[in-house]
Amino acid sequence: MEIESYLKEKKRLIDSFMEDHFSNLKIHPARLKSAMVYSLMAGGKRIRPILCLASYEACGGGRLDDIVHYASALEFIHTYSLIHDDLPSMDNDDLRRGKPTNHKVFGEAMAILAGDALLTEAFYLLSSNLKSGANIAPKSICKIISEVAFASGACGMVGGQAEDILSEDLTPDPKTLSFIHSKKTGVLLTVSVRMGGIIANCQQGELNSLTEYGRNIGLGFQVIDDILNVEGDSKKLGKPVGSDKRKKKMTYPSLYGLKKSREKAEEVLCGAIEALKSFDKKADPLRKIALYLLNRNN
Ligand code: GRG
Repeated sequence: MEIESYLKEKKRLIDSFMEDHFSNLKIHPARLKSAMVYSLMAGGKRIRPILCLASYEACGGGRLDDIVHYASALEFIHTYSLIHDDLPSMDNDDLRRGKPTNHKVFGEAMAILAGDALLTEAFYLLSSNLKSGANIAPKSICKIISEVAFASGACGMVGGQAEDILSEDLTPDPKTLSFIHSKKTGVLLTVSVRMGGIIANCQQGELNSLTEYGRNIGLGFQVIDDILNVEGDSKKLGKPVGSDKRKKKMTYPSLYGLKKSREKAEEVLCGAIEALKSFDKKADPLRKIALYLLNRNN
């Protein structure tokens, strides 16, 4: 299957689960629910849940429908991080996924609460056996909850975001840049890949290879994101380009230039494919996702 069709099919599965989930959820006040659904369903590539589904398949997992709620939890956490990242007290952005940012539509207080509620709802999804057919070992469920919590919190994404904010205006240096990239973006992508392996009950050797793949994907994804912020098309990206430079953010192009940044992205995304050498063709979607991320324009 072509990677574009694969991504489209998996995105449909994830979107349909998320729509159903919210249509069954009674949230009062309705404005909070609207704010949550607004950002969650505003588009987005769904790359984190898709990576989880693809690594589950690579490890011989069963029906994707049985585990789609675990995968979707990653999108809830990612969306919360985008809502909070766009707030006036953080990046103060007006446009996200081609639409006005959450606080522009619902106000700052509701945007903060929508983010909080999405983060909390993610852990409800991870800890609730919503699709009992999957028969996932309780030990694996505890492991994914613990890993996702660690990756999202102070030692992961929140820590990376804090360093990113504290480093604005500072002279770029490789150590700080690497810390920000790995924590802010890398760890959630890595845990997305590991999650699929853990729920498929994979062997430790396979999990090590998936982790190596995830680390490379995480870095490659962020380097490409930095490049797109310089030379991307704002219509395709759904947000303005050039914002990193305006905000004096530490990025790959600001430290190494565009040419070296692209070479780095190629090197690490090829490294991601290399990490899967012991896997059979069931891991082809993961391999193709690495190439897709290298050539993405949004
Ligand atoms: C506020 C705790 C907290 C964390 C924010 C994720 C993040 C940390 C900030 C977002 C800012 C940013 C542009 C980060 C670079 C990488 C990234 C996460 C890009 C957006 O992810 P995509 O490309 O977006 O997967 P879509 O819209 O496709 O889901």
